[in-house]
Amino acid sequence: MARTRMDVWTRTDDEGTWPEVLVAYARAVEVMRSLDPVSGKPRDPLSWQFQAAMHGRATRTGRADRSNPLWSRCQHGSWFFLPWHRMFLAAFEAVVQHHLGDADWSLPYWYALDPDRRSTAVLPPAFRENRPDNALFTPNRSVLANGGDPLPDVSDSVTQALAAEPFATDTGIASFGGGERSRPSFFGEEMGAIEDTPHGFVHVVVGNDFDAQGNTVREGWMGSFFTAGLDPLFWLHHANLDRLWQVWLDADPEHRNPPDDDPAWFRTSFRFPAPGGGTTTYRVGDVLDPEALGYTYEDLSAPSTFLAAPGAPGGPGAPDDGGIGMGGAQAPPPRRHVTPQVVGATQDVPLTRAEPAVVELAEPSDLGLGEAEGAAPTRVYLRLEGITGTAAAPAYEVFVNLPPGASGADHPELLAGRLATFGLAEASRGDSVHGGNGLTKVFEITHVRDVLADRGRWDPARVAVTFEPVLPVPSDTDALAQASTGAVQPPDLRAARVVVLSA
Ligand SMILES: [Cu+2]
Repeated sequence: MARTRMDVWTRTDDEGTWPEVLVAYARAVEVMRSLDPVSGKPRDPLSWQFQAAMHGRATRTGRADRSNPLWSRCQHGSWFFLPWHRMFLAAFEAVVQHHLGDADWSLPYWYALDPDRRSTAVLPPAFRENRPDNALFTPNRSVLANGGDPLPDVSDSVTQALAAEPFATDTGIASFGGGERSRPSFFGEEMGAIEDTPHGFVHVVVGNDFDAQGNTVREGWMGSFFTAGLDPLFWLHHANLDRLWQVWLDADPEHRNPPDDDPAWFRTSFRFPAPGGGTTTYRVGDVLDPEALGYTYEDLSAPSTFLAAPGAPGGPGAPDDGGIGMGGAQAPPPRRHVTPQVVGATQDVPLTRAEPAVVELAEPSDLGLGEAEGAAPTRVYLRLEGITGTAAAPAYEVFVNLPPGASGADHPELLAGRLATFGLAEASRGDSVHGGNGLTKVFEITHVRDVLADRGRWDPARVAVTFEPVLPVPSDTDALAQASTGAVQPPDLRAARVVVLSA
């Protein structure tokens, strides 16, 4: 019988009594912290800091610390993101079980951006109780999140991510799970729809606080690869992403993991400390079925917004060939190996609210708008390559062809998508393994082209891209002001290349 990973909010009652699973978790966190040295590097593989260091740990100069071969091994920006984190959680769960002497304990999950329940966008009460003996609380978090403010509502990104397919591509266009890579990468630079928002968004807004201009005024643990695993909430957030992987698979018969004859994914393996000493090695191919790993989730249903989207399986107006594009616009599933054509690109552009990044299209192009009836519609993509910054940044909404002076809030139909910037600092700074190539993010903008074309406003010569920070609305501005650490660094976000593609 598989154990059940429970929804932390369905275990939470109005009285604020802690569910048993969290009482036990807090006890395990205390034990694990007691195994860490007061200063210096952690030594015991079953300690709290050691477990967090496997995700990431910084050297004194801010690079990835790999002085222990198990450290700084997290996988981001590629098709290894989901399987690596699944292994990491399974190994961590075994460590907690070991400390508790309870083989049935299962990691609960926090569904922070549930399209059907806005109430769960608040940190569960046990993590907010500011008492010195509460191992689940940390001041190294956003003061707004710790104060019980809800995260900004970007739950439609969950719906959109669940509609993304295929799992991975080698074509540089959008996917669910990330870009194909022949080898593991700490930062592979090609995030899937699930990884950036919702995943990275929750990291950024639970970790950090921002001023009204979108500058980071305070950085907490969840905002960086190197510290995220130190926050007990990290593990509940990732359990939810692991759950959403299975939700995605169950939501549509077209949704499949990469084929098992693809050894670059299937046979890649990673090592984690085992509770009894030594290490456990998992192959990606070994972790594709949660039940085989001993657990299942309390709820694996797709959100109602996914089922109701036009073109969704069983939803209104479902086409026979299935599949929906970003933003719920109807579109055929992408062809996995169709190489998209670059129709315009611009180099080294600042990404700011004040001035849109403009891509001149190589030849004035309607990007397939004039196609004959019945022809497969041309899909259009916006690719932001090599995004770097000089300081921590918030999440952004990215708009296409906003009228001059207009605000994105008034034009949700022109939203290309969101960019969470989790890992920006790590990806901007080169180390011995990586050259500081920045983040890469791809948006499908077919639906924006269609909306603009319907209004006769599609510009065949240029695409203008505008960035607007997504910021929490503080209920307590004093707390936010006090949280500010003083010297505020604008993130100076830039993209090495902004590209428009068609396929
Ligand atoms: Cu994460």
